[in-house]
Amino acid sequence: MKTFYLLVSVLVCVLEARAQFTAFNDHRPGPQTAANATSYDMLATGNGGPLKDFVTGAQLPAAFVVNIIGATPDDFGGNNYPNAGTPAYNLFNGIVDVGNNGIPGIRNSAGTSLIIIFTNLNSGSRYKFRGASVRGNSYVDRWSVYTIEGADAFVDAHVDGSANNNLITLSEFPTATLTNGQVALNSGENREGSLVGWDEINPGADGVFSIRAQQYMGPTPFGTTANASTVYGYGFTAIYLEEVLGTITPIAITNQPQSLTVTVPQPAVLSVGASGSPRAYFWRKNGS
Ligand SMILES: [Ca+2]
Ligand SMILES: [Ca+2]
Ligand SMILES: [Ca+2]
Repeated sequence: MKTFYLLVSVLVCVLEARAQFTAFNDHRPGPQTAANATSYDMLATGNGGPLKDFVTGAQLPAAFVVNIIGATPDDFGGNNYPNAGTPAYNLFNGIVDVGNNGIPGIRNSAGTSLIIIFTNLNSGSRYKFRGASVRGNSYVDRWSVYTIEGADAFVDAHVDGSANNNLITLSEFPTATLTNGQVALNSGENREGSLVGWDEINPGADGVFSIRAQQYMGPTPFGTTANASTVYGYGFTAIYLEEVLGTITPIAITNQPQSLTVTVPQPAVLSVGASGSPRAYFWRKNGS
């Protein structure tokens, strides 16, 4: 019978090991859609799938799926490109064909919500979301409201590319019928390329958050939000998701592994306590 002594010094190596990515999806692929962007329709319940790492082209665990509440959105053929040099252009040009062949139309009269649900996210990571919706036909009576849901925390990061305040939050337009986590956009035009966005999105323990699109019916800085039965808001034709490192708390070992003696064939069980995030563990034997 052999006896082994495990003499344990500090053998825990704690490393930063989070994957990070940028990912794009084009509602309808076209000549300008990059190979490493995904091309899922964002119009009907069940649409979506795994995202792709834009740099490597690798399929990611992170995915999205569309859920529709109410009537299926109208599948409009007409939409447009953001003007060169605008925020939406600068993010999507050459990657997502923003203005080709279709944009989801959302009628308040049909009670429609078009919800993009991001899944399989890391609870220890934080995310940036951006979305563009550009009908581009001078419709000042077509507004959308976008709501972030299911996130434990987020920071507004909308980018207003307009001269007339075509993208509004409650704080900058207090008469709007908006709450925290909502933004309204004059998506009936928006060749000014305003971007809906949030940073520092914490998906929470479930690794899930959503962006809901609906027709906006409240007060606006210009134009109107007219008759819900004949007028629309619009969903996104281009979306962007970026994984970034979470807020890093200092990493520390709270309980060192203890030396122990075992007799073959009994297992040797070592344990360690650690605090901080994000973290990962490597066990080393004799320093290697
Ligand atoms: Ca497209
Ligand atoms: Ca969540
Ligand atoms: Ca604004």
